[in-house]
Amino acid sequence: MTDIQFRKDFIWGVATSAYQIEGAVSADERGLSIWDTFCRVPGAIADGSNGDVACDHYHRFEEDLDLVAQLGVPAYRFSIAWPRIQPNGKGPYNAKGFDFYDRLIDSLLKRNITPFLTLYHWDLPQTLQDLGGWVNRDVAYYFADYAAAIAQRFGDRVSFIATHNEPWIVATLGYDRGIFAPGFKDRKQAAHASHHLLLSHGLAVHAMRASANNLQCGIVLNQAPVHPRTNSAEDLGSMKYEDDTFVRWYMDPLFKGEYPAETLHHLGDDAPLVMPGDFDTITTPLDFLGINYYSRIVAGNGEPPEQKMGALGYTDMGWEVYPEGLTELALRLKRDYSNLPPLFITENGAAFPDVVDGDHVHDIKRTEYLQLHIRAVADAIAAGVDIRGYFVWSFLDNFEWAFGYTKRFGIVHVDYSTQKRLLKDSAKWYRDFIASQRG
Ligand code: GCO
Repeated sequence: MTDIQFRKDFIWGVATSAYQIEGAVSADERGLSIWDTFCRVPGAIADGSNGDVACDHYHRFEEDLDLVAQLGVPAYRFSIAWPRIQPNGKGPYNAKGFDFYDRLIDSLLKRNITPFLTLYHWDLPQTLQDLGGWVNRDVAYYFADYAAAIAQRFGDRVSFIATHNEPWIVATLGYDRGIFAPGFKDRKQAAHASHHLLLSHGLAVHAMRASANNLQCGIVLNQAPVHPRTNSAEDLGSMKYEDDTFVRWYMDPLFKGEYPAETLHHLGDDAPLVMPGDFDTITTPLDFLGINYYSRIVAGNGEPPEQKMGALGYTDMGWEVYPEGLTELALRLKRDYSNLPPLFITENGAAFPDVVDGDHVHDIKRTEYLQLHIRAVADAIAAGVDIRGYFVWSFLDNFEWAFGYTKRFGIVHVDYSTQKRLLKDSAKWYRDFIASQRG
């Protein structure tokens, strides 16, 4: 990889999220989240597990941040567990919750690591779910209050704050497909939830900017280019439908102030209720857009599959390794959204069934995956897209939602029975790559 050179100020990072690593779910008056509840539903999680202990990062964060520093990774993306800060999602705040993130942020700064904070990575306080969760418009306003409290408390030390991580997942997997918390199967609820997530994003950005100066505010979307399986009219139709619901359903309201007309038509009476002024709030200009990229989407049922499909193989999630999709996606966003803010690739990485060999994990495929995708980022930059940083998902092996602990995404291996951390070869490669980029 010595042939590619990123700008010196390009930000290299690793990413995590609260529920996936923290554990300590009943420590220091943390409230219940919807994932605590969902994990108790029989059959909801592949291995019947939950985030009660996870990587026990709540108690081990100093050791974990030492590892980040040891790797020379200059930025760390993490999320705040809303129920630690405000156990009921509204009303009283919890001083001990703030204290934990105070310590975490100070520990990052002490090590010269730039914090990238996410307000919401899916762990809604259960009390708010009992009021309807994101289907209830009021929750958007509670979220803005929480955002303001975070900006007030941490805005002096944290500049990068993303409101939501992947609202598509929250709305579609949580409220329509029922496979993520809160586990509902109701298209209308999902459509309303997505609108309230977007509204809450805009409200939160306003609230944070009113509470702290010099913040860089953004949102993180999971995105992918959508390709048709074949060129049949049916598959091309599926492609358009997928692209409209997956990419445009979030990009258009954020950057054009409208929902895609065909999706609205499709939804009919299930379409969200948009109140006057909502789009003004949702289109609040952003300092950055975070993109989480893993693979492309292949739409349609036509046979046979396109020839080249899967040439680079599949990850343990069954996701096709398709690095050029990241370049294609970035170029498309630049082309279609004239007011696109600078991009960060806020997540990219792969699960593979790792084998521990003494003190080593020779995760060749993960290393290769990262190399190919970093190259794809370089290609997009060379073609004129303003991409400012890249974060590996994930720093640690962790609780992979409905897959429990059966999928390992980390560049650091976690032995869940001893909580021992072990650098995989991919971590060592990333360390050396970052060092070489610094020159
Ligand atoms: C997401 C989430 C992460 C996941 C990762 C792998 O992008 O879905 O942000 O929490 O663990 O993406 O599925």
